[in-house]
Amino acid sequence: MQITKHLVPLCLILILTSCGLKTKKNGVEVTANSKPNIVIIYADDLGYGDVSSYGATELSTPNIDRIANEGIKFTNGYATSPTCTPSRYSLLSGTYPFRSQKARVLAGNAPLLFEVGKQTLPSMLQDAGYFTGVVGKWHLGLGDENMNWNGEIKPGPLEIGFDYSYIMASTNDRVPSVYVKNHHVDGLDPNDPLEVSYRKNFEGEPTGRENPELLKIHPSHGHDQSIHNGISRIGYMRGGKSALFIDEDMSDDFLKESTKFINDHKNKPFFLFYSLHQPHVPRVPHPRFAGKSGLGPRGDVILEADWAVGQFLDELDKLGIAENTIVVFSSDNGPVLDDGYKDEAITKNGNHTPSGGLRGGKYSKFDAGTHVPFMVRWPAKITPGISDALVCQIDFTASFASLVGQENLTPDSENILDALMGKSKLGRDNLILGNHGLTTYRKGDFILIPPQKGPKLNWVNHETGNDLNVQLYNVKEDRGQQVNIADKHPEMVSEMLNEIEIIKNR
Ligand code: NG6
Ligand code: CA
Repeated sequence: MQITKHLVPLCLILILTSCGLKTKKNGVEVTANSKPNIVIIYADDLGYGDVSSYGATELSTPNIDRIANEGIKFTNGYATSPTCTPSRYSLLSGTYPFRSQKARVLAGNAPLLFEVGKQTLPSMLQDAGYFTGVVGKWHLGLGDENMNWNGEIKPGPLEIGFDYSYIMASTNDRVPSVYVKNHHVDGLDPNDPLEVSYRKNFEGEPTGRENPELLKIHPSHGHDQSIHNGISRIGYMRGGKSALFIDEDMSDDFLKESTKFINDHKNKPFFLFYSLHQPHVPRVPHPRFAGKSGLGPRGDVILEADWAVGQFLDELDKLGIAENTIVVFSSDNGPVLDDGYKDEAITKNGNHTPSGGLRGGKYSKFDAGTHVPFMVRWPAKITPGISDALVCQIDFTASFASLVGQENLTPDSENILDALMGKSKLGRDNLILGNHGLTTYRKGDFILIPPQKGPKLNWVNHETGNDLNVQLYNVKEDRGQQVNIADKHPEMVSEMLNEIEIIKNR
């Protein structure tokens, strides 16, 4: 029939164009119009000023700089919160942390923070045909009220949209000091079960408080409970000896898993959340990096992380997939020197400025708490440059959804794809930062900090940002938030306070 005669070639053309034009590069199929691979490399507590392309002069991060120099370096990039769990929650769920009462720094035995069934960044990409994986720090809870570390651990990453997961169970300073591979603790011997408690010690087990003679790194505050690898941690654990990680090897372990992941999935679009543990405490570099920065272990583990990033980028090159892989690099919150161990972070810091001249730091309402290095590279599509657009990690879900033809179903993620690609200088109009009572509001060049009771300094000696008076700063003119201009702009203050309420009740 006449119609079928025309339909067949038409269908063929449609199929071919929708697949894109395929060529082979190093044995890997490269499809010009296909969905790019997406990798988010996420540091833990890395400050705006900890990266040489963002102004660090006392240490050099050539590999992280490669991403910035070959992509868009954002000068107004944000995590949503000055601590880890809430920022990670927002990045993966497109939801402001204040919407979940539980989105605060979690204990190592906390249940999974996400509501299973709701769209997440990885589930959205799964729906678009991506193979999705997470390697590294998780700190978003695992399991439910029936949690058993020796059995099947779920729900977890695999229940919220990841096809593969190889994660640190909590943080490197919280027990249990193990990796979880998909649904099980990796390397666990069933004859030596792992027990975990955040209430009381297990009989006969040493602690940092009672047995400081067993420690190679001593706590400065907290971190004086169960001891593993000569380091006392937060929380108590017993058993599971064959599964316990070695801090010195952690960076190599995660790099190995990440490079394996991209090798295994190079032939189809993949999403990898490569979540580094550096420079969070305890800072324990591999001996290859110990003493290399001159800034003590904190500097050393930044060099170690930078090296791992370089190895990972080299692997993308070797596989011939770098061209069509989006690589994002950012950090979950701002920097801190002494975060609970006597690790020379303060004494050896010298002239280094981890916050890069921003005010405050980790845990703070001031800008350095959330204003972090933020860069996006995609050689096939992005022309390198610098952008001062307001961008936030919470926007990856909506932005990448628009890139891969999916609908964003998350409440707070905004489609700022053009800004992320460097095509537009317009990012978000406004952004709420913090969690629970710790809320600030950035709109354009202004940051508003609502009145808040409480101490001026916190336990790590950072300015909290608490003040009984409302604070307003123009961070374009006053990057270090030194001059409170709230008195001069009463209308703007009340408008901004009102907008916070509207967004909160949305
Ligand atoms: C704090 C810990 C700190 C760090 C932080 C979470 C103490 C005294 N301090 O409670 O060391 O673990 O929690 O950091 O225990 S985050 O980057 O994972 O949010
Ligand atoms: Ca962190």
